[in-house]
Amino acid sequence: MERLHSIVSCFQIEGTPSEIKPLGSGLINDTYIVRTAETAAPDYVLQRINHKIFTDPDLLQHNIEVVTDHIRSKYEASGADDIDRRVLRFIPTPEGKTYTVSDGEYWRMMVFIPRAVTREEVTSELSYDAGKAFGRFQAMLTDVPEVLEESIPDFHNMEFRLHQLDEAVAADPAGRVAEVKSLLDAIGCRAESMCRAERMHREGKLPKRVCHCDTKINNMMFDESSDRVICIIDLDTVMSSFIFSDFGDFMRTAACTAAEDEPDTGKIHFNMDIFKAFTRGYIESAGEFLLPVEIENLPYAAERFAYMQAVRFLADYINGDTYYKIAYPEHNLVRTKAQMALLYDMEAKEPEMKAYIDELVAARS
Ligand code: GN1
Ligand code: MG
Repeated sequence: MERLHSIVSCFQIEGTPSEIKPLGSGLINDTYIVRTAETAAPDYVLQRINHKIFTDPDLLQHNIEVVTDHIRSKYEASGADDIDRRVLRFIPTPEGKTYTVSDGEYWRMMVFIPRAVTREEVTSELSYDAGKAFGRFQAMLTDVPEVLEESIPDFHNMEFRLHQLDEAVAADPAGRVAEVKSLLDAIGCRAESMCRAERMHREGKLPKRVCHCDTKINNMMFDESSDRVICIIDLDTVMSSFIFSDFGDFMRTAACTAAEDEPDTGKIHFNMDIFKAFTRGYIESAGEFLLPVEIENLPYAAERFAYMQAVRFLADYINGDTYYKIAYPEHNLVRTKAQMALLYDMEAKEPEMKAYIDELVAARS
C-alpha cells in the first residue's frame, strides 16, 4: 500500500488519499480505487498498464488523451453538465504526462465516476442503449484532427491474423495441426471473403475511423438512477480501425446465446433481438456519418469478428497456448469451435440481418 501511495503522489490530484483498494475484475490491467478524505475532492482510479500487451504506453496514452480531450471539448461547447461523469479525465503529473513509470511499471490515474455501475448481462433494452452510445462515441470522434496509430499493431487486421495462423500451421510447434484439419478448411474457404474490408480499404472505398475496438457491455458505465449509458470506458484500444470493429465485437460478445467457450455448440446461437436493438441504436446515432458501404456491410462486420476470433483462438491452440489464458488443455480449441458455431448461425441469419438494416435505412429517408 505504501508503494501505491507513493505512486499516487506522482499525480496532481485534489485532496488527500485516505484509502486505496483493488477495484473491479479486469484481466489485463490492475485497478485500484483511491478514496480521498475531503468530500469536495473526487475519488480516483489508479491503474497499472499491462505493458506486455500494450508495448508502447506512450502511444497508448497519447491516443487516449486525444480522444478524451476531443470528447470533453464537445461536451463543453454544448454546455453539458457533469462532464467528468461523461468522459474519463486523466490526471497529469507535474511534467504534464498522463502516466508515470515506477520500477519499470506504467501507472495512470483518472477521476472515479460516482453514482454509476457496470453491467455484465445484455438485454434488448441495454443493447439499444449500447448501440446508441458506441455510435455517439464514434460520431463525436469523426473530426479528430489527427490519425491515431494502432496501440496494438494490426490488432484487427484480418490478413495479418490469417498470416499468423498460416505461420502457426507451418511451424506446428505443438503437433496439433493434424487434428484441426477440418477447422482449417472451414477457415480457409472463407478467408478471401473475410478479408474484404482490407481490400475495400486499399481500393479507397472504405475509411478507417477512430474506434473503440473493445465494445463489450462491461466497457460502459450506466447511471445508477436512470440506468442509461453515461460513459464509455476502457479506452486502451482506441485507434484507427474500420467501424466494423465496434459493431462486430459487440455482436460477437453480446448477441451470442452462450459464453465464448461454451463446449456444447448446440447452445450457441446468434440472438437477433440483441442484433436488432443494437443496430437500431447504432444507426440512430451513427447514421449521419456512416457511408452506405459501411451500413451495407454490418452483417459482414458481425461475421468478421466471430471469424477473426476463431482464427486467433485456433492460432493460439496450434502454437501451444501462448497468448490467451487457458483453464484446460483444449480450451482454445473449444473456443475456436464456439466462434465457428456462432459464425455459421450468423451466416444463416444474414438475409434477416440485411432485411432489418434495409428497413432501418428506409425509415430514415
Ligand atoms: C482479449 O482480455 P479481454 O477479454 O479484454 C483480446 C480481445 C479478444 C478477447 C477474446 C488485447 O480481450 O481482442 O477479443 O480477449 N484483447 C487483446 O476473449 O488481445
Ligand atoms: Mg475490458
